[in-house]
Amino acid sequence: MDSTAHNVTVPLDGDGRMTVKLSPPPETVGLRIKAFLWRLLWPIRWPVSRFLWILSWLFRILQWICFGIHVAIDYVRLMYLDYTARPDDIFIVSYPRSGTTWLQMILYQLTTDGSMDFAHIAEKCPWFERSAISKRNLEKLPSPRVFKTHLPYIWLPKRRCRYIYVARNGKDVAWSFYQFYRSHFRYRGSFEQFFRLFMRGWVAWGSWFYHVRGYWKRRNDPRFLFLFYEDMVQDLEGAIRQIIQFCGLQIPEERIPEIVRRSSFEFMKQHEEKFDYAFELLVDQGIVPGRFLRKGQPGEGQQAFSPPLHEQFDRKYQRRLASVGFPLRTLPK
Ligand code: PPS
Repeated sequence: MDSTAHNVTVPLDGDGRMTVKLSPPPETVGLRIKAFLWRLLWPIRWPVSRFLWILSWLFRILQWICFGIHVAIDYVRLMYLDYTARPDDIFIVSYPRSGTTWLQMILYQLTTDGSMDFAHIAEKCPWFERSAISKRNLEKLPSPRVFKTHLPYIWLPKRRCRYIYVARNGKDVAWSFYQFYRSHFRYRGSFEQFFRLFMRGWVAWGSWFYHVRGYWKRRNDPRFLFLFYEDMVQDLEGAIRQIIQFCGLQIPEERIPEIVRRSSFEFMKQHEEKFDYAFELLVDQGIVPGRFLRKGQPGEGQQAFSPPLHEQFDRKYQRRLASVGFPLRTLPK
């Protein structure tokens, strides 16, 4: 291709040639600045690129340090967690999005009368490592206590109690985790971006591979029962019976069909707010779900007003609203 200042000659098929006249780019201030910087930096491009490379590594190292500090704080919290194991304690252990909540529900059904009279499953089956933050008194829980944990093997408090690990296909975990990040952490990246983080273990609870591997190695330890999410989907009753046997629970045969029914996806979906992590955070902060639509009765709130409050309100009402004819409606008694 031949080019002059603004004429470009393009060869066509055969011997033919065509000359195209290109108009020069507009002389904008931005372009001039760019051209100036380009000329200025060109001789020092190598040190500049090295500098940027070092800067990006320094930033990564800083990230790792911050992550390390965060992990160390968590570890110290765990070390000082007031936990005395009981032999009948049961830990549900998993990497997030692997069926933890499902096992919480199953074990709740198996260790109680199964009543759905609770605000959130975390009330009955607390998240072990979170109780270091929420200052939940684990000693007050009745036996057998059931905890959920996402701790990797090295951090798990290893005692003479029972541990049920549930693993799920890592691809499904990644997708479910991505959806969870979007719905609960307001993550706005694409799945590809999330997947890159997942593969590197740069997501909450670190590497799925590391987590699963750590527990898989202990699957023959008699304190551990290793379950698969997919097996549970295929044969829920079988999984429940396995859990009953492993935990040495005495469950009357006639209760089993109801436990299976209540542990089904459909049943849990109907009571989703009792399992949703978002509600767990609220419950942790002392906020009780199910109080959004309260009583719907006119005048009920006024009973909480003391005379000075009434007076303050009435004064302002008179000044701001009665003056413009806005009525304060009350229902006849
Ligand atoms: S979390 O956030 O770590 O507590 O999540 P976790 O409970 O481990 O996993 C959530 C996924 O488990 C699915 N789930 C169930 N599947 C089948 N049957 C029942 N009863 C059931 N209960 C929970 C839940 O739907 C999540 O998976 P996805 O694929 O996102 O639906």
